[in-house]
Amino acid sequence: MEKPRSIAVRSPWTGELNMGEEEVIFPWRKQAIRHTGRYAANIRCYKMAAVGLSVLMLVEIITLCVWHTMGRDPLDTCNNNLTMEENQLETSDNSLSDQRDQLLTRYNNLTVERDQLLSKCNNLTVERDHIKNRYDNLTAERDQLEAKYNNLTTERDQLKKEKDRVLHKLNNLNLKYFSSSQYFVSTERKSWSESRQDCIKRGADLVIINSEEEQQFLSSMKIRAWIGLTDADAEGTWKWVDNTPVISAYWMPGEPNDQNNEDCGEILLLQEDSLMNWNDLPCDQKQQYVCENVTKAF
Ligand SMILES: [Ca+2]
Ligand SMILES: [Ca+2]
Ligand SMILES: [Ca+2]
Repeated sequence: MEKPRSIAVRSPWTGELNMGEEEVIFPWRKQAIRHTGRYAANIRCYKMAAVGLSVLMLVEIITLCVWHTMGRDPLDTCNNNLTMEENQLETSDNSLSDQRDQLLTRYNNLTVERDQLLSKCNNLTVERDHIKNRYDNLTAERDQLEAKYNNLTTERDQLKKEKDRVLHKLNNLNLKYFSSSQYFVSTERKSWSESRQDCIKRGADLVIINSEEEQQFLSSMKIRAWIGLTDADAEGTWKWVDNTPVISAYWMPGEPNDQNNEDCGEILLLQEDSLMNWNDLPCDQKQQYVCENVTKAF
């Protein structure tokens, strides 16, 4: 389409070109259209605005095309990456949830175990205190028993000393004195040999009756006891323990008869006749005995 062209317009009536007017001739109309000056100025402004708007629209379209062409792939890539990251985050989230559940289970188990251990610890503490109390009580009881034992030991020792003292007194009570001799009359019963050994242990020997006075003295004791008389070495030959022969004898009537091998002599102090109260007996018979110490005390 052919654009109208602007030409100077002359007045059709005067043939002069009017000031501020222009003449527009459209080819299809083959006729010029005249415009006044203000209207022509508006026309030019509209033209310029249309041209500017067209340019702006063109730039926008180009920009959109370029942006669409060049920016779509990075967006897809970005979208894909975001999707992958989302998936990975979701996977990580699930994994973390599992780990959290496992840790929670372990935490609960550890809590239960801790409570059990705490309960055991408390029970052991109570038991320890109980055992400690028992130990303290047993220790106190042991100390009391130990003190009692020491007291009893001391008391026993004192009683033993007292017993020895009393026995010594009793022994002294069995001591008799005649002339220059001291006599011990036993309370125990022993054989003739054992009796002699006990007398020797006391620093003496079985009594030897050297005189009628001594015979009378022994008869006054009114006991039955071994004397230091034997015929064990030679039957029928009586002698004293110091091997001296019997000079004055005080046998009972019919004695010594050596009945049942009687080789040891006794004095029967229950006899009425104090000068006829000896008898022979088997030496292993248990009897009281009389020891004599001539020179020193027992
Ligand atoms: Ca004598
Ligand atoms: Ca005899
Ligand atoms: Ca006899």
